Amino acid sequence: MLIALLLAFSHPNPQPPPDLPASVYRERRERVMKELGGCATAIAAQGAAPPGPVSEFRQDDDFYWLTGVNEPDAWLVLFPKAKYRRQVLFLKPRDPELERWTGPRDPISPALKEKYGVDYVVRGNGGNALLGAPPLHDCLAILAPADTLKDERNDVQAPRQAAGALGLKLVYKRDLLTRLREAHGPEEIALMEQAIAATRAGHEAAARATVAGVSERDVQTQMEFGFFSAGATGLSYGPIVGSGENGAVLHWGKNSRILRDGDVVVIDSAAEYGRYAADVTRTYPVSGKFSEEQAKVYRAVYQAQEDIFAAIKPGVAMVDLQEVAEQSLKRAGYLEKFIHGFGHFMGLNVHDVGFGSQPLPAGAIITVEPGIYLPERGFGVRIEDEVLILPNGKWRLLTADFPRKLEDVEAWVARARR
Ligand SMILES: [Mn+2]
Repeated sequence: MLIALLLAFSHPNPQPPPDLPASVYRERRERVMKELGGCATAIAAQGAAPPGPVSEFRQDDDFYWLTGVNEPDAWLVLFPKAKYRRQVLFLKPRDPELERWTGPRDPISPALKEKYGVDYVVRGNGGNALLGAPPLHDCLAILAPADTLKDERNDVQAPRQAAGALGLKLVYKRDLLTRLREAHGPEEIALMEQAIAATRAGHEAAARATVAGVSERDVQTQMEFGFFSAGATGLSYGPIVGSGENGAVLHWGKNSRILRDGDVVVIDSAAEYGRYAADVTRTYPVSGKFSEEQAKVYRAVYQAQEDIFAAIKPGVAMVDLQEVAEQSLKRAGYLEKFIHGFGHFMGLNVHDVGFGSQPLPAGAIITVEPGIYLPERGFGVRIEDEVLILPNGKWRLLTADFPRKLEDVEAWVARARR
């Protein structure tokens, strides 16, 4: 009883995790440099604050993964052949008046160099620093991923202009960061496990809250309280609470309907922890029991998950697993009701980078989220779990603490509401 109370109402005083050690970022940059064939490179921060007067800057994932720097207008310049200043960080000048609004920034100091684990920190535009690449370096590499054909990024322009001005060879390494980021290190997996643990607390709160007469918004706020009391440092994405026919809308976000007896509720929502995302979906019956039709659909979705898990073997790629998902739901007679990808990569972003048609590397984390959507029947079912790919075709279900089998979901809902 006491334990139950503690679980339900604990005050863990959650704190954000400490920053990853600077050595982690330093080692990542060394791995990048090993692949540059002796070329110098520069990459610029692309992060932004969302629109609105009070919004916090969020670094883009590549730059954050490389540096841990959460500031706009920063540059990382890498000189693999330099003797001393191989990893150089450029930060924009301080602005004391702006800092009254957005918070203080660090002064340039030996401590700042230590904090980021670089060889040199300086104010200014790192793009210009590429002009100092020769004579040690006779080529420049472009790291910025090719996300758009418009090619407006400043860190694509800078190496192009510098290479043109100096007559240096230009080398394209635009897949490199994706390849390195796809395979997560143990320090990242640990943070993602924390994000999943906080997510579980929220989903349990949601299981308690999905009762007839409350609004989808009530479920959402109870769930978010669960996330944050369990240590979440943010939400991975806008919470989806889709009851009844809204459960057949993939990214339902209005969360305004009142739950009714007999509904199932698709809850796709997860916590973020230390910048790392989780992504979990559960479908709960409001009455506590799935109807016969709902149960049939639920079991088909569950079976599709099982078929996908069973297909994870050495060399398997996301495209292979998509095929498995579609075959499974075809056998169940619901193929045309499954209208999205079976899963995606996870990491610093809820839709993280990775190669869909290449073998999944050890350290990749993917979601497995088949779903069946029946707007004409007034409901949908999605079950979403996270899988860590291990060496030799092995894998681990990171969300194993969540109920997944139909009977376990019903039991969990009953227990949560007791
Ligand atoms: Mn997802």
